[in-house]
Amino acid sequence: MADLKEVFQSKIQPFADEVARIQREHGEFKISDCTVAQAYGGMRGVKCMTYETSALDPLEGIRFRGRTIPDLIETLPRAPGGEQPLPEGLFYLLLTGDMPTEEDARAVGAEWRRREGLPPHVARALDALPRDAHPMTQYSLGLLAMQTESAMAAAYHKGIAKRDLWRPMYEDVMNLLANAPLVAAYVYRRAYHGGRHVEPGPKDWDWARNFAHILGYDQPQFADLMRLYLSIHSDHEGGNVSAHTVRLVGSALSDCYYALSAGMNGLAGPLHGLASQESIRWILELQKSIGKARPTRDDIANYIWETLGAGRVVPGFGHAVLRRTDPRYMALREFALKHMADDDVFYIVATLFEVAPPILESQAKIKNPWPNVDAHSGAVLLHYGMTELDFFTVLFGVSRATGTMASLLWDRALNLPLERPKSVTTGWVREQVYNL
Ligand code: CMX
Repeated sequence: MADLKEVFQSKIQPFADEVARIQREHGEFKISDCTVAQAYGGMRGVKCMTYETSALDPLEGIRFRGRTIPDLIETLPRAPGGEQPLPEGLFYLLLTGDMPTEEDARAVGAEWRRREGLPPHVARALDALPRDAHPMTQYSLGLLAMQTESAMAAAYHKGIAKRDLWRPMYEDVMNLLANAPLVAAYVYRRAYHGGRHVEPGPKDWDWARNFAHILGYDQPQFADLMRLYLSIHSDHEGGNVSAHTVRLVGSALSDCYYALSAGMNGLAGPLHGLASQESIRWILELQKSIGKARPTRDDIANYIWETLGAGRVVPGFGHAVLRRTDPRYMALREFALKHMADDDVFYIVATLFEVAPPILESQAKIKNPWPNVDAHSGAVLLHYGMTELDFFTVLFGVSRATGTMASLLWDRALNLPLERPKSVTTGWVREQVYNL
């Protein structure tokens, strides 16, 4: 078994050569046109960046290094006795493009566990915030506070060739991924459990099991849920707000702490990752307003109409790229059907799956009436007793760190330049379209 850093290093030159050849031979080949509607409309569908670790098909959903979620659930290494993939194995796949052996996945997990340890000032920085500051604010700040440890920033300061920056960044990324769960757990225990923190478990526990433990959850099934949860939320190609922010900030040669913290600020928006908290809150408010644990289909339909009538979005439904049900949603649904089929909140999630799409489809402007992952994730967490809804996006953020960090390492390995697209004014558009 080779060391992950060596495997990654062995991939860099051949891939960089291929990228250089494509640019040299086909640099003028057009892969996209941009319309006025796209320029005003959030650049939907404009193909203007490459991103290696995953790709999103509107109908089929996400593929990580070419592999679908059901395929990965089947083939990625698992923990002993577990039924779900190890996120550390997925990280190996995202970074190298190779399917890890069990030994490879365990070695990455062991390395992360070995690198655990928050600098003391991170806790002090978090303790300076009000306990009820939103957990995403706390998580983002905790990641940023770790920036003091950046090997890449130190190397740049000393003077390092740009092409070698991936080396200290690799160290930063591995340290960051080792410690992101510790920051998240610190936030959780501080905000909701009176600051009674839980010591990490034995070093041979996998990353997700240990994360569940330091959050305060020792049910084996919850650990397995975490393995699944932390795998499926990891990456969603390059254009989504969190991944693109990480890429953009990293392109200024900001280190991975700056880049990930910035990405998390984007994930904290309700149209992106915060939908995981908003969706479950919406479901619990529905239960409360109807006064039944299991509202009828008509109750649910009326509540959807009320939400739309109030000019609000139905959280957990729709997507900027997807045009069918999100396979991440389906993975959580499979888990729920197996482990919590009688759960009242799952009943509502499952009923919404039938009731909401036709209503949303009747609104001509909504392009995708189907549920995304956020329509399901809250229900499974709630089932195991995690009732602090505001924390849910932080779990998304721990997972998203793995995909965006694998991708950021490639950005530096390929020596990608500063991102600097050209903006135009409406005056310029006016001149063009009216031939002024
Ligand atoms: N409920 C109500 N209206 C919706 C809707 C929903 N679930 N989804 C889309 N629409 C509306 C949009 O708000 C937009 O309305 P306006 O033109 O009045 O602004 C219109 O339909 C067209 O939107 P779209 O082209 O279908 O979707 P967008 O690419 O603009 O937006 C998304 C995508 C996800 C922001 C949107 O579907 C939404 O707000 N969904 C609810 C929030 C959510 O679940 N976000 C999580 C996405 C996954 C993730 O990143 O975690």
